[in-house]
Amino acid sequence: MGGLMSYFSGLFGTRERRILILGLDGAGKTTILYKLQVGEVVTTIPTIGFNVETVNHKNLKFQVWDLGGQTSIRPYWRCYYSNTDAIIYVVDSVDKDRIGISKQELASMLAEEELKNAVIVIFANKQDIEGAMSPGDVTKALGLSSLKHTYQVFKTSAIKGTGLEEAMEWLTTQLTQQK
Ligand code: G3D
Ligand code: MG
Repeated sequence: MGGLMSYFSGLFGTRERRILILGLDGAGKTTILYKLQVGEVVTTIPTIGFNVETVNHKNLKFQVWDLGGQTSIRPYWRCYYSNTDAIIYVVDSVDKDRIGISKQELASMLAEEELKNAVIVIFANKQDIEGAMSPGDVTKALGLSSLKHTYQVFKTSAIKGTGLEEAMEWLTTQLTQQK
């Protein structure tokens, strides 16, 4: 398996790593999951009714679902985010109307005790579209300066595949520095 996965090779042979890909619907999460070419994407729908996409490759486990909307199902997310090592947080950089909601969702997620040591990679996605917010704009709009987590913002275009390698390389470095 070549391509982007080769960036994760430093993580193989160590303990299991769990990575969540989160963000509002339409941000580009599913597109990114497929672009990473990690393996077969399996979609499950827990009885409570939200889609979870899962990909396992060696000791890496990726899980994806949409944030936003129904707060009633939020407690059920906990089943999925315990022992999470990293969150790839995907933002539609063109969707200025919902960036505030995206900020709130990220803040609620990161308030969870179990996620306090997670490394956060922000994808300022859809950079191929004219008028996209810059990484600086996204940093401000998400209020990242108050984050206690280790984080970094990357400009990406999931469609074109740009920026993904750089982001994954940074994430791999962060994770290999952890015990
Ligand atoms: P989600 O899984 O976060 O809900 P998707 O988002 O991956 O389903 O993407 C939502 C839509 O945005 C898709 O278009 C997808 O092709 C598009 N998209 C994702 N990333 C990018 C990007 O970087 N640039 C552009 N221009 N579009 C992107 P459709 O038309 O299938 O709804
Ligand atoms: Mg999706």
